[in-house]
Amino acid sequence: MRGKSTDWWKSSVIYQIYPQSFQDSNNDGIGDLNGIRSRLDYIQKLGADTIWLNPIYVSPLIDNGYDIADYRAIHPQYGTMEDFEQLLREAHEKGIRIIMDLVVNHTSDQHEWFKQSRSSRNNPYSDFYIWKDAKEDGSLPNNWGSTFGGPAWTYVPERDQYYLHCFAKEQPDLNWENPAVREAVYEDMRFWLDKGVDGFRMDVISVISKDPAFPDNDGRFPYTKSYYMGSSNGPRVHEFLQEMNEQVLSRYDVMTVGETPNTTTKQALLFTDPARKELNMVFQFEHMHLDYGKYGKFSVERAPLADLKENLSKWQNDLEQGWNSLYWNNHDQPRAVSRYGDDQRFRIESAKMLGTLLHGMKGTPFVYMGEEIGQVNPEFERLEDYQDIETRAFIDLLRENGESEEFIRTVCHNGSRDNARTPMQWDSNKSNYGFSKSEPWLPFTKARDVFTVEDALNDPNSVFYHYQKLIALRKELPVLRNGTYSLKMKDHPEIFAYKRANENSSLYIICSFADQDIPFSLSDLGLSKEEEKCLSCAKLLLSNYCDTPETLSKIQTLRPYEALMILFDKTID
Ligand code: TEU
Ligand code: CA
Repeated sequence: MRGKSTDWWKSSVIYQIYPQSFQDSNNDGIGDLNGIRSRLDYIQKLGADTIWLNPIYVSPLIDNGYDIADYRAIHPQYGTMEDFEQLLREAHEKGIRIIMDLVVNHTSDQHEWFKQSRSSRNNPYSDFYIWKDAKEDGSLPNNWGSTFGGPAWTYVPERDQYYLHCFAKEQPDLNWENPAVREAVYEDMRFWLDKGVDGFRMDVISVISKDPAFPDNDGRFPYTKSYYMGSSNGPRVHEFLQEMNEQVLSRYDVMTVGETPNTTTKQALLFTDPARKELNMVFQFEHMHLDYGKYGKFSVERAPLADLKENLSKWQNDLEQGWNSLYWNNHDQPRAVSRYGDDQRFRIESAKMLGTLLHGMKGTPFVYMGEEIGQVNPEFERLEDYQDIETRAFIDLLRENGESEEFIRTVCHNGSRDNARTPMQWDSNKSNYGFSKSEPWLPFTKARDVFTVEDALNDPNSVFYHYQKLIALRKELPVLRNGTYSLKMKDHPEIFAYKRANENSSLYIICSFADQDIPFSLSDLGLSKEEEKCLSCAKLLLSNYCDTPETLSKIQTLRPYEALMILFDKTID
């Protein structure tokens, strides 16, 4: 499996695992590597061929492992290096690749580099981080804010200077201007690649090159991310990634996906155009921001469907020779069914519809653990149950601002990152749903009926089997991988429909966002003359209702959250 296989990631479906919440093997309430290993068959059954593991390295876990103190060691709560190697070996034996999280915009303040760097102005690591003097009037170097509250600068008396941290103060930003930093990062990358890992998801990689002027931001982001103004897509980001590619990535058969907040399609093309030799794809954020309110993600808004159609279509159309990642969920985002669907009356229908909409598009789909059973936001009753550093900082800020407890609860229910982080619900009859024999580190939902993987596997109409079909179709149908994209029924307020086409076939994906029946017939799609003539050769590939008529011309309505995939194949007549 490790032979040169060009662009394998273009036909992959990637399953993301948040290790502490997937499966606990030693009953300490925390998921671990042996737990993941025991579930490889499940991932294989779903059909995903690559796993992305969130950070498993040694870390004080201030930000659940995005604060790394040793890039080359496994945090003991997840197991040992031997456990990791065995997981990798067994995954490879099953034809499953594993990509790791590479978090190198910042380290933990407990990393050896930082301990030395902060000790004086004159030590071998003194220039490994971004240190600045106070302004002449004694104030902070600039007005950037940390994502997790407060300023992005913290004072260190030993140096009489401030260091930059775009995230928590325990996550100092590395100084990528320093060639020794870059070389040290490349060495850590080689360590994992030489073990046989299959690539990296690169944390906030668009943020590594800062504007050397460190300009004050214009106050557009008063609560979080104010630093993005001066640190997203900085002047040397592409140079750094080209260097990393030349020195490291190009020497291995691996894939990369960069997490790139604040990135437009134009910038994404620069990252992913193969001719430029940087990354294979990026995670864009624009569709995640469509429901932002005055407190960003802690919002009561819903993304308007018109905006979602426009935005996702723009990403489908603009990337040209580049490549898209496709995602609704990850460990930082609330559950898609709660966010864009109806997680009460139409949980199963809307989960399948959202899966269909995404997996029909061009790019590499990512499935975040639990998404394949239609997992929903847990809606913790007690605000103390939220553990995420970002959520806790926001609760404080919202209280300071005098917002009502009711409002705070609602925006946490909608926006907290912990919505994604509750443990997997495996088995209805076991304690803690088969996740662990002990109380898990983060509670299960109490506000909802709990449904499990076991239920899903026993029900042929479950969300799981729908995802299994979507993944199988991607492997079978070239048009899903290489077809062009065009939006259909552009102005329809409740239907998101589009067409994928190559020389042999065209595929229509039709998704209703309405919670009631709405009129629809195939002719609404604006079929080509050829397709009109051969309505009888249109084939229903997939639907999220089991009784959609096989004779497609009979369709007159879409039911709540109905999704259809219809194929016109010129090679079968
Ligand atoms: O996230 C970066 C990011 O831009 C956000 O989505 C972030 O999660 C936050 O919610 C902004 O409001 C990455 C990781 O995915 C995240 O888990 C880490 O906390 C962060 O970087 C720092 O490493
Ligand atoms: Ca454990």
